[in-house]
Amino acid sequence: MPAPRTVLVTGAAGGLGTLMRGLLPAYGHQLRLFDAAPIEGAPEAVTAELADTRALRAAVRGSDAILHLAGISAEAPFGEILRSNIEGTHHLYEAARAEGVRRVVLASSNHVIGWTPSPRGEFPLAPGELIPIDTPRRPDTYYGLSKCFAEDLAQLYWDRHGVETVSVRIGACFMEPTSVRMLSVWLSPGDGARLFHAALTAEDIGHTVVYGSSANTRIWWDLTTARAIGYEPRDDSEQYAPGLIAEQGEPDPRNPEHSRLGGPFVTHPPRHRLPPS
Ligand code: 15L
Repeated sequence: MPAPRTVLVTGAAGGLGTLMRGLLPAYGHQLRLFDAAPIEGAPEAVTAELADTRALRAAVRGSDAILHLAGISAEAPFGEILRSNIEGTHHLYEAARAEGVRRVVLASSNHVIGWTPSPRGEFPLAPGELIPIDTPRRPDTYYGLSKCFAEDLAQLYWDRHGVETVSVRIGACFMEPTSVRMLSVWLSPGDGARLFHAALTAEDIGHTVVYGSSANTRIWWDLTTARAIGYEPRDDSEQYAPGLIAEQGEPDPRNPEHSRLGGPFVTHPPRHRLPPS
């Protein structure tokens, strides 16, 4: 697939959207921005909810691909997750199908497998110790469950309508890791852009599911499917390890926030939770 000229970015005002807005144009992508919140300095951005299907169709029309980052990015009451992440992602796929957009890159999350025990042992783990991409899903939250739905929706739209998707199970994409857990799941912004670029341009992907993190020394999962679409991570969180371990201590296997992949999402109620609106 040649580099898409026009990429619609949903959720462009969010944390990840803001990082990618800054980085993806260098790869030759021309971005169209869409968000429920206005974006300062981008008067051309479309400000609308995904539920505004007319506005969504108009934004999708003529795009070569969609980077779908919109939605709630932490635990929230089920009704809000239903509207924003489940129905919202369905609106997005319907718009893509109706407007003939053949490629979606979907922000899935490590929280589809958040209840999975964190691998223990000496880092770096041996290839056979890494969590494979086909490990059974164990969502840790309604949020994680909505990402399971989104991955299945992507599979359905590929099988039924020929809309291709790369579902990226993002670890945690921030400028720097801020916890000892994040040393394992960190996706540097630069590697995030490399991964999304690969996902936007790889050939013959059908529906491919990949983990999204940097080449961290303490990585927990297997990046084989990500590398297969052309992703070559360059960053490693290890430079932050001495400082974070001095401050927070080594991961404690008796603490569920350390013994399960989902970290603060596995406690109930999760520490990573949005207040009811
Ligand atoms: C996610 O899916 C969230 O969207 C992100 O904000 C982080 O909290 C990340 O997971 C994580 O697992 O740390």
